[in-house]
Amino acid sequence: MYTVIGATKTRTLRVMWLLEELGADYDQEPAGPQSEIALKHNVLGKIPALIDDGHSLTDSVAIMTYLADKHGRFTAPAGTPQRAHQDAMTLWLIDEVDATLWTNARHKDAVPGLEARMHDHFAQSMQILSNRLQSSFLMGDEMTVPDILAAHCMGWAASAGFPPLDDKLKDYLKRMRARPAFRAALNH
Ligand SMILES: N[C@@H](CCC(=O)N[C@@H](CS)C(=O)NCC(=O)O)C(=O)O
Repeated sequence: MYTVIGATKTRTLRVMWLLEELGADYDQEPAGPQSEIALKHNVLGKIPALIDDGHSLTDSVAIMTYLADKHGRFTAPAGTPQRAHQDAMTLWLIDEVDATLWTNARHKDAVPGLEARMHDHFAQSMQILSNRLQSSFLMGDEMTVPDILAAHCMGWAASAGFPPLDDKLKDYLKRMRARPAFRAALNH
């Protein structure tokens, strides 16, 4: 049994979504960032964290990678070229999409003109992502960790008022969000 630390409407949802895809048992402590519980499991006070077998693991992408490796699903095996390609996709999404959303959320009110720049950069990144999406999922016919990351960021962008997706990405996001595991994570 896993315990997820973090409120659903944050990056915590990524971890819950993957746990649902894996059919793993978990409970949730819906703590906010910098709360006493968050600080107990992460010195940075950030969420999410995952408790597994007495270990407090942190960072949504590190946790998803851990879970996918541990269960041997939603990832190419570690130490394969396919995995290097998958990790490169994950890291590109962090560099160009998650970082853009986070920088905007954190600094837009303090830095004039930042929001417009972040919106432009997001739109450029989505154009690149749309071109990179050549199959049902980002890495081919199988869903992997970067799909959860990408779909989560797209939902975050929509709720933060970022520019709309093109039709191809809209369809991808619709398919991702129609997955029973996504619905179950939202309603957990
Ligand atoms: N790279 C980390 C970022 C975690 C993060 O910044 N989470 C936000 C909530 S979605 C948070 O805890 N913010 C509070 C803070 O930075 O103090 C991850 O993916 O888990």
